Amino acid sequence: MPDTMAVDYTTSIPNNVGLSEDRRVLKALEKWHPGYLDWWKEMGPEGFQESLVYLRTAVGVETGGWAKFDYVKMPEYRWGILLAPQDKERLIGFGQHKGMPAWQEVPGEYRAMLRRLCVIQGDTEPASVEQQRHLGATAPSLYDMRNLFQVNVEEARHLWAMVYLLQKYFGKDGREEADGLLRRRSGDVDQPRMLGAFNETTPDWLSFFMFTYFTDRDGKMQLESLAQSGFDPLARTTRFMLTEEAHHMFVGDSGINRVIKRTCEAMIAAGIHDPYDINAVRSLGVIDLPTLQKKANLHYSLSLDLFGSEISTNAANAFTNGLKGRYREDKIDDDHQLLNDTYPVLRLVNGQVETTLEPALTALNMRLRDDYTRETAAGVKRWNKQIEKAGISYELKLPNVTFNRKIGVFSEIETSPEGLILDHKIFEERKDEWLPSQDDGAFVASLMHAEVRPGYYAGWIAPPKMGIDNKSGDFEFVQIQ
Ligand code: BYC
Repeated sequence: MPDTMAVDYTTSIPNNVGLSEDRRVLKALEKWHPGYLDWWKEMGPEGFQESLVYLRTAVGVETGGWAKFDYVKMPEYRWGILLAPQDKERLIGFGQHKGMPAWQEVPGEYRAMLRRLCVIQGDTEPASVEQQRHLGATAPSLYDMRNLFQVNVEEARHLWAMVYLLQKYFGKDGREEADGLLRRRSGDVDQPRMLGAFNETTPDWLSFFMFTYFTDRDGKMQLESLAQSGFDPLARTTRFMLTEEAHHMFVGDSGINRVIKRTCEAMIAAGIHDPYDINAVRSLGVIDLPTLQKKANLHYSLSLDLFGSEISTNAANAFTNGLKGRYREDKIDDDHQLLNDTYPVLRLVNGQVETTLEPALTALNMRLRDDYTRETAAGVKRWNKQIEKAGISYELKLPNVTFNRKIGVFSEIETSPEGLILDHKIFEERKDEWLPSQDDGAFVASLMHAEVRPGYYAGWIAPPKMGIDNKSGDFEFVQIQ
């Protein structure tokens, strides 16, 4: 077993990167640490900081048994720096340097581009914690509250992961960027987070589940692409982040499933078969399916924006230079250089949406977005199975990629969820049919009351099939102090 796999818990910052011998970086990180803790106290979960939360902490990077579960107070969580094991023989898998040994140091000519990728990735992590900070107070169960806090501490660890790369490999600029990551705030007018979706609010638990389903999945796709990077420390860092990320998407997927299950059960028990009889469904204290659809429309479209423009020279350069690959690049059977390849891209041609063949290199954002949509659609299919099983005639659908876009070619037009181009006036008149309205928000908010008795669940969500770490659903996942 290479040395780098054992996690050292003796330093103030747990790590498997030999920090105790790397005094310069250890010192820089120790200097950053107090500001980080101030950020966590100011912008991390509101309340519950003294509570004992049944959390998993990464203790290794091996496939089996990498985490241990125990009660922890969140501010005492051991945020560590963990990189997947190094493959000393690893070669760059794509772009113009394909076949050369992976870089262990930053190549000078790609420094700015790599730093930008690390900063953007790093910026999203604390942003999501900030967006979710109010949710503990309205958790539908202790099980859900624990999942929220697990997601939060791990997103915060992902901030550490990027800060380590910035501090270790990017000198003074890296240190300044690491400070900037603690300075920006989600939704702040003067110092907002860098990407659109991370400045939106997460007002309620349905939004939280949608966010972890749709937006964390963008995280997965982006991390998978960075895990292919020729810059080996970035590849190894993101590879391990993906191990943690899987749980976050599970929280979203299973959360939405449980909401649907409860709604369908309540409708059937009350003899309501029309999913559009919104008042009747809401009077049961559950979330009607059309409101779920609107929330999905919103979160899917916000997440599509995170893939950048359909045609992007940034993306082409990052690929050609070996910095950011395609989704699971190592599993793709082609020349991994794409010099003469094309890819079908949806574009606006004379005001109409058309598919055109574009050079595959500049279409990489589009390709990743397509991979994302395929995966996302698979979950929606599972949700629909549940509705069908209940005997209710309703189908949740992903809106067209043209709908509600702020980035890329479709930001110039407005369309219905089906992709029909509309006048601004008509869009404005009808948008409450497609996106959560103030009334929808107020209704969902009215259901958000904390349920903190072990084994109890709020009326709008079904209990999970099982707890976490083989514990049953009535385990006291958070001991509230
Ligand atoms: N909002 O050439 P383009 C996660 C900017 S989520 C605002 O198309 P590119 C997580 C862009 O920066 C994953 N601005 O962009 C999930 C550029 O600006 P400059 C996070 C945007 O570079 C849940 C200009 O527009 N990781 O981990 O091809 C919880 C031209 O754009 C946006 C990454 O994203 C936007 N949405 O693609 C916690 C990976 N989109 O440079 C965590 C790293 C574009 O001209 N990032 N712009 O001033 C990247 O790979 C790319 O930067 C992007 C953009 C995919 C984001």
